Amino acid sequence: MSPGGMAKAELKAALVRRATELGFDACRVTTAEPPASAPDFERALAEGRHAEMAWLAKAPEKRADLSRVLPGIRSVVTVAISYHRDPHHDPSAQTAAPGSTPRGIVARYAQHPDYHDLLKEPLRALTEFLDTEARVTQRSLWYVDTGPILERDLAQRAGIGFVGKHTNLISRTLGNWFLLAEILTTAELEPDAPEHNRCGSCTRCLSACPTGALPAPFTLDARRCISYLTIEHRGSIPEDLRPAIGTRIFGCDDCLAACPWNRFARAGALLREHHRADLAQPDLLELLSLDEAAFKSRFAGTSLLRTKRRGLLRNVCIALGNVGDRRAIPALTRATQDPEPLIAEHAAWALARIGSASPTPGVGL
Ligand code: B12
Ligand code: SF4
Ligand code: SF4
Repeated sequence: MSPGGMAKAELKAALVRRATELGFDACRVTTAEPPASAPDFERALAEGRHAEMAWLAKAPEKRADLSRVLPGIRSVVTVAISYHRDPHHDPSAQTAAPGSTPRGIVARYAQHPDYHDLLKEPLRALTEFLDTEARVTQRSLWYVDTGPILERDLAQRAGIGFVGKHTNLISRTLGNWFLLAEILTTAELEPDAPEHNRCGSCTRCLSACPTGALPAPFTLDARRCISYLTIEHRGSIPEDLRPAIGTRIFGCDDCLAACPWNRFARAGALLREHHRADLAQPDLLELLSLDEAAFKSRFAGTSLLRTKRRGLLRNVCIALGNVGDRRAIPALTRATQDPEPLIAEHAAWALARIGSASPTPGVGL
């Protein structure tokens, strides 16, 4: 027990109540022991599966030893934040009207203001509550995809869910449409029971991946992953992978959507009200017309800023090439003159694809 603080179990119960009040969909606790998958992480780096995400390779010792992030750490609080939307009330789930101009697909998590910003306030409030109740002498640290932490591993050990064969965490009560965040603390809290893998013989996510980025269960090759290619990759996208990207212009949800555990998915309080329908299926020709200033104002406060204009318009060109709609030819022709060579190159590819081939089956308007 922290000096003068509540007893471990009592403190945790109060924390979970506060997390629920703040809108988190799950809140559980684990110890500060090293994450079990730290050696897998190092193997993935050694095999180059992290592609060009050099930031992942920085400070691997911190990922394996949390006391290097917070000296004196005793517990990790993990929280889940659902971004599921009920398809019956989801206008973005409707297909575009026949004859309308081509639309792109944005991953579901990104159809909100940037979650790093949205979750700051509730995470800060939960951390302050913990620090006050536990009377810690050293302030706790909160993270939401913002630090050197193997988040899914810790969340499995806290019992939030299990790492599925698609490498994301799945909860028996939330499916897999949720984000993770955690608080590292010197307070001693009662740990929860860990969860274990419940995929059984299912391999649906592996078969659903359009690019073969899941070559084996629990193994993601970021070099082939559309999420990586469309969001994190900075340069030219390998030509052999472009057709399979279809109309995905920011992220990819195919392996997540295939998971049968999503029958338990439910919308959560923190993100539900913030859904932005204009980000769900944006008009590809409108996006291709954005200059630098228009791009910044169109996507202000959203995750899509991460790719910058050059990355997003690169993706838009690929999507237009894959749709094969000849109405895109004038805009793509203009884009071949874009001062940004990355966009010009992908526009030329799209024009060649529209000119020489019929549309990709299944990729339509
Ligand atoms: C880098 C990163 C990416 C990269 C690499 C993805 C990956 N699987 O690692 C890219 C850009 C591709 C990506 C994509 C996505 N990401 Co991401 N990503 C991260 C980030 C920042 C780091 C993950 C990491 O450390 N990767 C390192 C590599 C080596 O991990 P790995 O290849 O999966 O290897 C692990 C497993 O193989 C495991 N392992 C090996 N064998 C076994 C066996 C068993 C039984 C178990 C349990 C584990 C295991 O050990 C390794 C180390 O942990 C985390 C946030 C964080 N700090 O954790 C978010 C995070 C994982 N991403 C998230 C999301 C939402 C996504 C996307 C769904 C976004 C989208 N729609 O486009 C996709 C999903 C793609 C996929 N199938 O994973 C969420 C996942 C939430 C959840 N429910 O799990 C996280 C946790 C962010 C957050 N705070 O919410 N992401
Ligand atoms: S996010 Fe898409 S490309 Fe990446 S592993 Fe999942 S299905 Fe494959
Ligand atoms: S689709 Fe099947 S194999 Fe893949 S994560 Fe879900 S349950 Fe596991």
